[in-house]
Amino acid sequence: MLNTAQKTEASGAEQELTDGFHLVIDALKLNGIETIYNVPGIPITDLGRMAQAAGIRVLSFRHEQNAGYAAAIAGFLTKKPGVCLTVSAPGFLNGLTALAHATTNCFPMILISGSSEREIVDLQQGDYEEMDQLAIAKPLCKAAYRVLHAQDIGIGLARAIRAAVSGRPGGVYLDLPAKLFAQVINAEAGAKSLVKVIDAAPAQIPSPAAVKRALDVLKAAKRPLIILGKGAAYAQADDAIKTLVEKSGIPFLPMSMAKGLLPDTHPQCAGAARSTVLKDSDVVMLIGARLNWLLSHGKGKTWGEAPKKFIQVDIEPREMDSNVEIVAPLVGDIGSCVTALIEAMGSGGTTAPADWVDAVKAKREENVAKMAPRLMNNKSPMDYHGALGALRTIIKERPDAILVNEGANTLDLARGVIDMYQPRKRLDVGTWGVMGIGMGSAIAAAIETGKPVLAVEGDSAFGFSGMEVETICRYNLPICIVIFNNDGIYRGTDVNSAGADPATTVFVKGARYDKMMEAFGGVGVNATSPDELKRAVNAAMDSGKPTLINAVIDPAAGSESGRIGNLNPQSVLKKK
Ligand code: OXT
Ligand code: ADP
Ligand code: MG
Repeated sequence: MLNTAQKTEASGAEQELTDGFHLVIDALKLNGIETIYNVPGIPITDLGRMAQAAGIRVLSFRHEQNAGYAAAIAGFLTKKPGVCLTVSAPGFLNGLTALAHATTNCFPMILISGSSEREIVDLQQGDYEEMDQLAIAKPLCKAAYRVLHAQDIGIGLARAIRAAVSGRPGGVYLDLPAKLFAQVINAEAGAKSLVKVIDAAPAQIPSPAAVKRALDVLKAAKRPLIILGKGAAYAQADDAIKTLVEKSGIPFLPMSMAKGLLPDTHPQCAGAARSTVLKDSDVVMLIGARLNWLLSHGKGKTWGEAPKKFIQVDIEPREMDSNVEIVAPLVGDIGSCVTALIEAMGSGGTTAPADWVDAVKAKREENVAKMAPRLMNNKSPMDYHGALGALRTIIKERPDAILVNEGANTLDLARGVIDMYQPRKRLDVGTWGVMGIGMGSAIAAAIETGKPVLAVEGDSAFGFSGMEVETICRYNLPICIVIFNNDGIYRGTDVNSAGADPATTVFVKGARYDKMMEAFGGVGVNATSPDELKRAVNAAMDSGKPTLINAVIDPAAGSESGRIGNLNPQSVLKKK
């Protein structure tokens, strides 16, 4: 602990003192928090400086939202809360979207924001950056706390950590008013007030009856399907999940961020037969996946006419029956639940009838064969498939690289084309389909894993966090950004029929995003063909130098909203 020895006037005796700054830092270190993603300013500038001096890695971003997205994905990758530190009101609000995103996606994250004087804020007397931050954060996160006294810092942080990682993980807000940092207390009392959180995310063992119920339903299935969601990736129960899937012989469908838990090229993978398995399966076991919009809420055309039975493995009991009836709820942590299922299966194992397995395989092979020739075209300007064909090979050759992906067409087509081979290597827009996660995710992925990162970005998507290329250069991170530049959102060809302004979805034609990277000392490349793109990405991955490749995509190649155009409301009164 960094203490100052001072003489207290009252007693005349010398005593060691500490303050709020040091207590926050000591509490973070005590709990193994090694990285803070932040934007400095009043009242937390010194906190960042002092944390850095004390050995915490403090990464400064250009905008709090990107620091927040970095913290959120750090939580997903590590199972420890990712910490984002911001200034008061505007900085806090900038970080809040990421906190809400973390909560929505079940990622553990703590947003720590400095705040203004409580007495002035509550009387609304116009303090510097006045805002009742705690009240605003509450509905957007799993838990929110404020610490007013230095001796409560240890407890405050312990509560935040537990809330973030236990049960269903999520975002937690911790409000630290400016006055707290300067509060001085006796160093020994301060040290004693700190709390090391023990067993922050306790195992949650499923009941044997629930395990048996789930297994009975699974065994009776004629056309079973396992859906793996990002909760399964988060759980880090990779071996148990692999064993369950392989022992059962059941086809599995990975949700976007669960790709790679088992390789997409695994013989049981049904990713390339998605429509078929959703429609034709009779029993579906969800493991760490919710029946939300991404799975059409478990009903309707996507799921076909035949009756379905759902088994759901999830840590959150209230997730059960949220959209349709769950005939076999299996509540517990995924590691414990999957292990219990494997044990209960005994040596027998398999529950997947051969005709079903063969039907899925045939559909998969048909779709893969249909796609193959499209991936080999070397057109210039590129279409999505030509460009993605090149990137697919790169990830195949470098399976431990992390792929960050956002956009509309750039997202939806990359998800299908680029096979993943290892768990937690695909990071994307998540449950909200939010644009702007790109650079924060790429930076945190590089920092937390030390692996090379390939960020495949729509030109619009990149714009939400583009200024962080400076951050990437400043920390010299092994990140290669590929911008699919089609001059706009979805397509670059829209025309405004009523005036001189550009259409709402188009950008400057022929923009050169690669120059942005060069401005900060990184490598910029303009690639106009799949061959050029492949060469440039390989060079970037070999060198580890921050690189941005402007991949020129035919502006007419994309479709409105990628693969979710059906969600666009249509006006019957629309005039051309
Ligand atoms: O089985 P069938 O036959 O159906 O075939 C399926 C698979 O079996 C098959 N497949 C394969 N075939 C062969 N081989 C392989 N390996 C293979 N793998 C799969 O392919 C099909 C399709 O499979 P898929 O993709 O798995 O299935 P599907 O049907 O698409 O799945 C449904 C979904 C819903 C699960 C899936 O589509 C999905 O996950 N979607 C997520 C979509 C999403 O989140 N989109 C982002 C939001 S869009 C929009 O909102 C945008 N905005 C607005 C905005 C946002 N979002 N955020 C903020 C903060 N502000 C504004 C903006 C501004 S996008 C956007 C920018 C867009 O412009 P860009 O320039 O960035 O991007 P471009 O579009 O490129 O210009
Ligand atoms: P996807 O978008 O990939 O379908 P979702 O985000 O919808 O995934 O679902 C993730 C689910 O995983 C959430 O319902 C969450 O409660 C659950 N979950 C997260 N971590 C665990 C865990 N360790 N054990 C069990 N369930 C978990
Ligand atoms: Mg675009």
